[in-house]
Amino acid sequence: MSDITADMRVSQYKELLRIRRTEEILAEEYRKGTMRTPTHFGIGQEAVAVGVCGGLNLGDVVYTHHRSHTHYLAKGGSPFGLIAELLGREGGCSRGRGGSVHLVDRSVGFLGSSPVLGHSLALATGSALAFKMDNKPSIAVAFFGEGAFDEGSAWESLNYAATWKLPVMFVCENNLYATESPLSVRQPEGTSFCERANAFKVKSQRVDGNDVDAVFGSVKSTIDACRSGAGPVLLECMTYRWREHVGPLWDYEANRTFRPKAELESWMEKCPVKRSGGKLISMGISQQSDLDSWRADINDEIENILQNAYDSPWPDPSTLFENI
Ligand SMILES: Cc1ncc(C[n+]2csc(CCOP(=O)(O)OP(=O)(O)O)c2C)c(N)n1
Ligand SMILES: [Mg+2]
Repeated sequence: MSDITADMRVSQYKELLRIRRTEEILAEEYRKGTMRTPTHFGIGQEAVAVGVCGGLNLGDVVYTHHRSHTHYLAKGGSPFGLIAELLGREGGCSRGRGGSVHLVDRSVGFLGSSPVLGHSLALATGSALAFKMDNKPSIAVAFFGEGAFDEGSAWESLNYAATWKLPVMFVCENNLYATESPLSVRQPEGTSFCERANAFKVKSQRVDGNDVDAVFGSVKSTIDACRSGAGPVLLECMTYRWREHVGPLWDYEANRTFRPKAELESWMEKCPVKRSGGKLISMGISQQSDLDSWRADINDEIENILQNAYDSPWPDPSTLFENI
């Protein structure tokens, strides 16, 4: 994309790396048993969040599903808010009450993660309706997995959003699996999510979800029309989660064989962080030493935040039934 400046490329790379390292550090920490919230890591899928959120304004809002950390961080949610939330601390973005699958930060337009499949599409459609009724120039984004696309609420949302030409962007992270089920046992051969969206008159694009440039480019080419009343858009982003469905383990550590190791390895070769860093070097924007020093800085930053989160207070037990 010619209209991406060198500075934007560097900041996208740093964002990918910051999200990757935050989740990797959290995954290691999770093994100690100090975090009790069910946690779905998005390691390997970062380019979707960074590419999409890079095209949004502060006034735009994001809803997402259980695999939520990448979207929360990419929309501007604070790493401390995330880490303290996973540790159940008062300073967490949901005051330690929500956990990984109920993150909220209204100050950055992150209206929330929900573990109920299909919820994000319906909620984003509702926000988009409100924007249209209030004549606001904002758009709503729903992130969801390809498994959620089989939910009735997903189809209802597409239909309603297209009928009323709502400013909503549906972003499907197609990582080929829903828990342990591959697409082949869930849908007839040849099913296309883009064709499904087209059946509802929703414009759609399939993109390489491990290439932050491709995702950002798709958003840039569709968002203005979506924002100004041309109707909803669906982006199908092809990607792959590296860890188990829920929890920090690699499949092989848990003796799970439903995803072949060779398949994981082929996707790891398409690592979105490495690809973005490799491009910085091949385009002459940065050197390997720059990448190494950013990595060291980000590691220090996240390790410090983790320690601060551990040192921060628990919720006062007398407040535990507030806001329920
Ligand atoms: C309505 C509903 N049905 C079932 C579940 C149980 N469930 C949790 S995650 C999941 C699979 C989701 O797969 P996908 O949407 O592809 O997202 P991914 O985990 O691959 O990111 C299922 C079936 C749920 N949370 N909500
Ligand atoms: Mg999936």
